[in-house]
Amino acid sequence: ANNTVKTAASSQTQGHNPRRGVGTAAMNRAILDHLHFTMARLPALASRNDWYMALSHAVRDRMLDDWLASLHHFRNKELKVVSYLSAEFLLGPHLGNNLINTGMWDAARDAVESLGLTLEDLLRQEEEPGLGNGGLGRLAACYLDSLATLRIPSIGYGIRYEFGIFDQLIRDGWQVETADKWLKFGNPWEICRSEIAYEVKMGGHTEYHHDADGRLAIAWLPVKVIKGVAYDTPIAGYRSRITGLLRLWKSEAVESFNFQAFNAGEYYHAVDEKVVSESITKVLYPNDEPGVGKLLRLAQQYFFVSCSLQDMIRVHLLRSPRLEEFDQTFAVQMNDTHPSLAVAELMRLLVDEHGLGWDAAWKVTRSTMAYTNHTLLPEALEKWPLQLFANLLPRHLEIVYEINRRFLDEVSQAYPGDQARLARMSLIEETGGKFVRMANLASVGSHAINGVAHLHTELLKETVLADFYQMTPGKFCNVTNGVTPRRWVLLSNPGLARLISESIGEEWVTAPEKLRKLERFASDPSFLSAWRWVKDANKRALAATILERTGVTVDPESLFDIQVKRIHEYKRQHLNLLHILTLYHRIKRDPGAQIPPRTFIFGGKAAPGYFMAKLIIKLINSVAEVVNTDPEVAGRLKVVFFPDFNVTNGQLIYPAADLSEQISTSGKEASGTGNMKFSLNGALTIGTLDGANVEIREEVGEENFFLFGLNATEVQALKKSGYHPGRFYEEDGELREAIDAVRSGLFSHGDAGLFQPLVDHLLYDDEYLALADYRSYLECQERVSTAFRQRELWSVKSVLNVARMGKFSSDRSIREYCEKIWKVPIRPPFPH
Ligand code: GPW
Repeated sequence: ANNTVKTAASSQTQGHNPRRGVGTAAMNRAILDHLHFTMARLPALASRNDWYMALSHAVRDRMLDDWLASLHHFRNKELKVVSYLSAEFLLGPHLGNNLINTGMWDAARDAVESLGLTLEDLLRQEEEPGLGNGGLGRLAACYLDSLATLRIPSIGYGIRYEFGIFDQLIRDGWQVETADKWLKFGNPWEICRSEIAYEVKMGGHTEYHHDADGRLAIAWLPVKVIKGVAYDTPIAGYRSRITGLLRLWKSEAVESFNFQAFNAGEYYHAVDEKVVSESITKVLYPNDEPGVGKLLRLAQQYFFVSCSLQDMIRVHLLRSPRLEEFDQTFAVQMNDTHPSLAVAELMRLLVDEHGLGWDAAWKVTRSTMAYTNHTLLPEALEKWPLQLFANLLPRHLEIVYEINRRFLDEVSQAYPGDQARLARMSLIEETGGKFVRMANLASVGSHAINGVAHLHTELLKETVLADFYQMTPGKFCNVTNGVTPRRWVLLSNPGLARLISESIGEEWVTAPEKLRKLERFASDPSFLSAWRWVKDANKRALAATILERTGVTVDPESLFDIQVKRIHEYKRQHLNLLHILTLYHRIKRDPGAQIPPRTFIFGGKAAPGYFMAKLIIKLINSVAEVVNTDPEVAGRLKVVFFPDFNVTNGQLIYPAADLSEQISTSGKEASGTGNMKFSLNGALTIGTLDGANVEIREEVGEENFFLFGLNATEVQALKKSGYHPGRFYEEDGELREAIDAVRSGLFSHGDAGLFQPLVDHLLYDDEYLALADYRSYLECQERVSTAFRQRELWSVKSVLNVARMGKFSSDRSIREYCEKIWKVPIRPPFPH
């Protein structure tokens, strides 16, 4: 930048480029050096964490050459940069992933062993950065991996939360939340860039005056200014020699602003201010989906969006002084509406701060921005109380009004006299309290709007964004989600990865359509038995961890039936429970019943304020207590709640599944991505026609997928005709038996009131149609049990699932974003 100091070395654009050995001996030396120079520890006194830190620094050092070279792309006018704006990045642990992607795994393992340690032990030291709630944040992390792997210049922009998603403890069967102190022992993967910092204004009011040339000038006089400081994390692509950038913003006090009246009386006030400023990025909001109208959350959204756009403008100005060409430097993707203030903020920066006219600014804003929607649940669509918005962002409200005025003019020209449509499409909701509608802002301010699975996009066009679709159908497209095969197979299931690579070569890692070559091994008995051996080893590993974490012994020979995801009524963990209760009753009625042994494993966090979800966790644990200890069950059923489901635990769980539970009410799960991770690791799916399940079934073949339940059209029709869950209860004896048992206090030590709210909810409301789908689910589960008895056939289906899952690599998703939305050329793969 402008403050670059000219030295003899600075004329070399590649900079200082020493060769950093990646062999075992060089790694060994580097680890010892970091233990000494970075950790200031003697080997004899070093803790396991000291060694983890030393190793991580050695690995990071070896990523820097590629990283610095990659950062250079941002200045190259020929290359458009993808800017992924997301309030969440659920990365998971870095060390293992970086070792895999850079190809340093073996050298690191050998170096660590030569020091008398094991790599496994050191990997376990890392506290994962849980800067996300679930699917949406994890998707962003998979996309960073693919962007770097595909050698696309990219920056992920987000928030450096001091506390990520809470850690979940289970006490007496209930969820208890504890603070996630992921930075407690330091973070070797980030680099603080103190010099990359921006001021962000908040609150106050606007004033208008005419400047010397008689032009109208707008001044925003805030009550508060906060500083955002960049923390950078390198994201290694898989053997691509490209390292992507994750830039997270931390809020700090602005010295000049807070400490200007630096005298004894003001000192403590100034320190208070500092505390308030730093609180903006303190904690991730733990809600998954249902919106909360919290001022701090809006402040977080504005804070990171403003820092990110100011940063992008700085980068653009290094290339060209013409901000009209901003869309040639950046393609900006908004991950849901959380960053949708970017539309108004980019307008403010261009018009108020950089002097562009409204029309020019609007043109470039629209052609830069694109919006991904991730939900159809109406309660999850973000809207901010107008007064709260006005208080924090007075200038942005004016800009939103102006965007709205011009937009509604277009609407009324296109649909003369259609007042109802105008009211629906307005950026401002005015029925029963005033709100700013963020999905409408994002839609109007973007050139592209996409859903995350085929069905989801179709429903978006028919329901929540129907008016926008009718007016501008060309803006809409679908990009089905994907997951990275690097973290979700290579790293988490090394046994399976090895078996696959030995059979068909290694190309599948970056060209997963090559997995199809596995199809011909599905008839090879020795391959099938090797396949089973891998799965069984993964199941034994999970069983050992389950015993350690929950005290429950599970049989690795039994069918591992797993549902891990956030706890939510629409995901229907309670439907899964109704199946378990029914099997339990069948055993009680007929103790000799032929029920193939099953282990039911649940995992997932409930939003701390979501009472019903917390009650579902309690019920799972309560059923587990009764079923697991009933001598008549004789080990045929085991129920486990695996505490603190996160990325690290997911890496252990997905590879051990026989059956993947994807049982949301059809039309409610936008895509799902856990469904992809399971199937890619050889689990068969039991699922509804919802989200990406539809496409997974199409790919793997209907004979390799257990389908049940109403489809989205039938769900809509049933709701329209008047749904009475009580009738299903009355008419199905086994269903009645299951619900009555919960109601009786059988699982709550006789306390019949404990689960009353859940039972009432099911009987009198059942918004997500669990009772309507119960019988179909049960029949389908019987087909599962029958199929699992024929192990050989089951393994064939398992192989075919993996062989046909290539579509769901996040590399494919990113290529589609490049083509359809970002207009970024796809570069040829790096020659290995
Ligand atoms: F409500 N998703 C999520 F749409 O994890 F914003 N958190 C969220 O806040 C939202 C969506 C939001 C999930 C979807 O539920 C899931 O179906 C999808 O696979 C995932 O986002 C990634 O697209």
